[in-house]
Amino acid sequence: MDITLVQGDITEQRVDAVVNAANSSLMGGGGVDGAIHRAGGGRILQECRRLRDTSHPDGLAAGDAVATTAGEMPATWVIHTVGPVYSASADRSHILASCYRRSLEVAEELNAATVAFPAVSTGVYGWPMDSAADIAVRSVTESSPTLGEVRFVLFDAQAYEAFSRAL
Ligand code: AR6
Repeated sequence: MDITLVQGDITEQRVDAVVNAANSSLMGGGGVDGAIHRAGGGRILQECRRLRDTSHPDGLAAGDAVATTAGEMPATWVIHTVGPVYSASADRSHILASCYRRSLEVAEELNAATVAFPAVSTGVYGWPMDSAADIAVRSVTESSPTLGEVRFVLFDAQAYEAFSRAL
Protein backbone atom coordinates (compact mmCIF):
# COMPACT_ATOMS: atom_id res chain seq x y z
CA MET A 1 0.00 0.00 0.00
CA ASP A 2 1.27 3.47 -0.89
CA ILE A 3 0.78 6.34 1.52
CA THR A 4 0.90 9.66 -0.31
CA LEU A 5 0.60 13.30 0.71
CA VAL A 6 -0.99 16.05 -1.34
CA GLN A 7 -1.64 19.68 -0.51
CA GLY A 8 -5.01 20.58 -1.98
CA ASP A 9 -8.78 20.26 -1.95
CA ILE A 10 -10.12 16.81 -1.14
CA THR A 11 -13.25 17.34 -3.25
CA GLU A 12 -11.12 17.36 -6.42
CA GLN A 13 -9.31 14.07 -5.80
CA ARG A 14 -9.63 11.30 -8.37
CA VAL A 15 -9.84 8.43 -5.92
CA ASP A 16 -12.44 5.75 -5.24
CA ALA A 17 -13.44 7.17 -1.86
CA VAL A 18 -12.98 10.47 -0.06
CA VAL A 19 -13.35 10.56 3.71
CA ASN A 20 -15.47 13.31 5.23
CA ALA A 21 -14.79 14.85 8.65
CA ALA A 22 -18.49 14.93 9.46
CA ASN A 23 -20.46 15.39 12.68
CA SER A 24 -22.76 12.87 14.35
CA SER A 25 -25.90 14.29 12.75
CA LEU A 26 -24.60 13.50 9.22
CA MET A 27 -26.56 16.56 8.11
CA GLY A 28 -23.58 18.59 6.89
CA GLY A 29 -21.64 21.46 8.39
CA GLY A 30 -18.66 23.72 7.67
CA GLY A 31 -15.05 22.97 6.79
CA VAL A 32 -14.37 19.88 4.73
CA ASP A 33 -17.93 18.62 5.41
CA GLY A 34 -19.44 21.73 3.83
CA ALA A 35 -17.04 21.54 0.88
CA ILE A 36 -17.91 17.87 0.23
CA HIS A 37 -21.68 18.45 0.35
CA ARG A 38 -21.35 21.48 -1.95
CA ALA A 39 -19.14 19.70 -4.47
CA GLY A 40 -21.09 16.43 -4.44
CA GLY A 41 -24.56 17.99 -4.59
CA GLY A 42 -27.84 17.08 -2.91
CA ARG A 43 -27.60 13.32 -3.40
CA ILE A 44 -25.13 13.04 -0.54
CA LEU A 45 -27.55 14.67 1.91
CA GLN A 46 -30.38 12.54 0.55
CA GLU A 47 -28.42 9.37 1.33
CA CYS A 48 -27.39 10.72 4.73
CA ARG A 49 -31.07 11.34 5.52
CA ARG A 50 -31.86 7.78 4.49
CA LEU A 51 -29.13 6.47 6.81
CA ARG A 52 -30.67 8.48 9.66
CA ASP A 53 -34.10 7.03 8.85
CA THR A 54 -32.83 3.43 8.71
CA SER A 55 -29.51 2.17 10.09
CA HIS A 56 -28.43 5.28 12.07
CA PRO A 57 -31.46 6.78 13.85
CA ASP A 58 -29.22 8.27 16.57
CA GLY A 59 -26.58 9.49 14.14
CA LEU A 60 -22.99 8.33 13.69
CA ALA A 61 -20.86 7.87 16.80
CA ALA A 62 -17.42 9.50 17.04
CA GLY A 63 -14.83 7.04 15.74
CA ASP A 64 -17.25 5.22 13.45
CA ALA A 65 -17.66 5.48 9.63
CA VAL A 66 -20.37 4.97 7.03
CA ALA A 67 -20.46 5.38 3.24
CA THR A 68 -22.69 7.24 0.78
CA THR A 69 -22.40 8.20 -2.87
CA ALA A 70 -19.97 10.99 -3.75
CA GLY A 71 -22.59 12.55 -6.05
CA GLU A 72 -20.97 14.84 -8.60
CA MET A 73 -17.41 14.60 -7.29
CA PRO A 74 -14.80 12.58 -9.23
CA ALA A 75 -14.76 9.99 -6.42
CA THR A 76 -17.35 7.21 -6.26
CA TRP A 77 -18.00 7.20 -2.50
CA VAL A 78 -17.84 9.46 0.51
CA ILE A 79 -16.94 7.69 3.73
CA HIS A 80 -18.29 9.84 6.56
CA THR A 81 -16.46 9.62 9.85
CA VAL A 82 -16.84 11.67 13.04
CA GLY A 83 -13.69 12.80 14.77
CA PRO A 84 -13.47 13.55 18.49
CA VAL A 85 -13.49 17.14 19.73
CA TYR A 86 -9.99 17.80 21.12
CA SER A 87 -9.67 17.91 24.88
CA ALA A 88 -6.46 18.77 26.72
CA SER A 89 -7.73 17.02 29.86
CA ALA A 90 -9.05 13.75 28.36
CA ASP A 91 -7.08 11.57 25.97
CA ARG A 92 -9.32 10.86 22.99
CA SER A 93 -6.55 9.60 20.68
CA HIS A 94 -8.15 6.16 20.46
CA ILE A 95 -11.29 7.74 19.00
CA LEU A 96 -9.29 9.63 16.37
CA ALA A 97 -7.35 6.44 15.53
CA SER A 98 -10.66 4.61 15.19
CA CYS A 99 -11.84 7.14 12.56
CA TYR A 100 -8.99 6.05 10.29
CA ARG A 101 -9.31 2.35 11.09
CA ARG A 102 -13.09 2.22 10.61
CA SER A 103 -12.93 4.31 7.42
CA LEU A 104 -10.42 1.86 5.96
CA GLU A 105 -12.62 -1.08 6.93
CA VAL A 106 -15.56 0.53 5.13
CA ALA A 107 -13.31 1.24 2.13
CA GLU A 108 -12.35 -2.42 1.99
CA GLU A 109 -16.00 -3.48 2.15
CA LEU A 110 -16.59 -1.24 -0.88
CA ASN A 111 -13.58 -2.68 -2.68
CA ALA A 112 -12.13 0.82 -2.96
CA ALA A 113 -8.50 0.77 -4.08
CA THR A 114 -7.70 4.44 -3.41
CA VAL A 115 -8.88 6.49 -0.44
CA ALA A 116 -8.27 10.16 0.40
CA PHE A 117 -8.35 11.42 3.99
CA PRO A 118 -8.46 14.98 5.31
CA ALA A 119 -6.82 15.79 8.64
CA VAL A 120 -9.82 14.72 10.73
CA SER A 121 -10.56 16.82 13.86
CA THR A 122 -7.91 19.49 13.12
CA GLY A 123 -10.34 22.28 12.16
CA VAL A 124 -13.50 23.07 14.11
CA TYR A 125 -12.75 20.19 16.50
CA GLY A 126 -9.45 21.77 17.51
CA TRP A 127 -6.95 18.89 17.46
CA PRO A 128 -3.30 20.11 17.29
CA MET A 129 -1.97 19.30 13.82
CA ASP A 130 1.28 17.54 14.80
CA SER A 131 -0.50 15.18 17.18
CA ALA A 132 -3.32 14.51 14.69
CA ALA A 133 -0.77 13.74 11.97
CA ASP A 134 1.05 11.22 14.18
CA ILE A 135 -2.19 9.45 15.06
CA ALA A 136 -3.38 9.44 11.44
CA VAL A 137 -0.15 8.03 10.03
CA ARG A 138 0.20 5.45 12.79
CA SER A 139 -3.40 4.22 12.47
CA VAL A 140 -3.21 3.86 8.70
CA THR A 141 0.16 2.10 8.87
CA GLU A 142 -1.00 -0.28 11.59
CA SER A 143 -4.27 -1.11 9.81
CA SER A 144 -2.23 -2.19 6.75
CA PRO A 145 -5.34 -2.53 4.61
CA THR A 146 -5.32 -4.30 1.27
CA LEU A 147 -5.76 -1.02 -0.59
CA GLY A 148 -3.55 0.39 -3.33
CA GLU A 149 -3.21 3.94 -2.01
CA VAL A 150 -4.11 5.98 1.02
CA ARG A 151 -3.73 9.68 0.25
CA PHE A 152 -3.71 12.36 2.92
CA VAL A 153 -5.03 15.59 1.42
CA LEU A 154 -3.90 18.56 3.47
CA PHE A 155 -5.44 21.95 2.96
CA ASP A 156 -2.42 24.13 3.75
CA ALA A 157 1.37 24.01 3.92
CA GLN A 158 1.46 23.76 7.72
CA ALA A 159 -0.72 20.63 7.65
CA TYR A 160 1.28 19.17 4.78
CA GLU A 161 4.53 19.64 6.70
CA ALA A 162 3.11 18.07 9.86
CA PHE A 163 2.02 14.96 7.94
CA SER A 164 5.33 14.87 6.14
CA ARG A 165 7.18 14.81 9.48
CA ALA A 166 4.84 12.13 10.83
CA LEU A 167 5.43 9.89 7.81
N1 AR6 B 1 -9.97 19.73 1.46
C1 AR6 B 1 -9.08 19.24 2.37
N2 AR6 B 1 -9.02 19.66 3.64
C2 AR6 B 1 -9.88 20.61 4.03
C3 AR6 B 1 -10.84 21.18 3.16
C4 AR6 B 1 -10.86 20.69 1.82
N3 AR6 B 1 -11.74 21.17 0.91
N4 AR6 B 1 -11.56 22.11 3.85
C5 AR6 B 1 -11.06 22.13 5.11
N5 AR6 B 1 -10.04 21.24 5.21
P1 AR6 B 1 -12.86 20.52 9.69
P2 AR6 B 1 -13.15 18.77 12.05
C6 AR6 B 1 -9.22 20.91 6.38
O1 AR6 B 1 -13.21 21.71 10.52
O2 AR6 B 1 -12.11 19.53 12.79
C7 AR6 B 1 -17.74 20.54 10.35
O3 AR6 B 1 -18.60 21.61 10.56
C8 AR6 B 1 -9.12 21.93 7.49
O4 AR6 B 1 -8.14 22.90 7.19
O5 AR6 B 1 -13.46 20.41 8.35
O6 AR6 B 1 -13.11 17.27 12.08
C9 AR6 B 1 -18.40 19.19 10.60
O7 AR6 B 1 -19.75 19.19 10.24
C10 AR6 B 1 -8.72 21.05 8.67
O8 AR6 B 1 -7.30 20.86 8.70
O9 AR6 B 1 -13.23 19.14 10.47
C11 AR6 B 1 -18.20 19.00 12.07
O10 AR6 B 1 -19.19 19.68 12.81
C12 AR6 B 1 -9.36 19.70 8.37
O11 AR6 B 1 -9.80 19.78 7.01
C13 AR6 B 1 -16.86 19.64 12.35
O12 AR6 B 1 -16.69 20.61 11.31
C14 AR6 B 1 -10.53 19.34 9.23
O13 AR6 B 1 -11.28 20.50 9.58
C15 AR6 B 1 -15.73 18.64 12.23
O14 AR6 B 1 -14.54 19.28 12.61
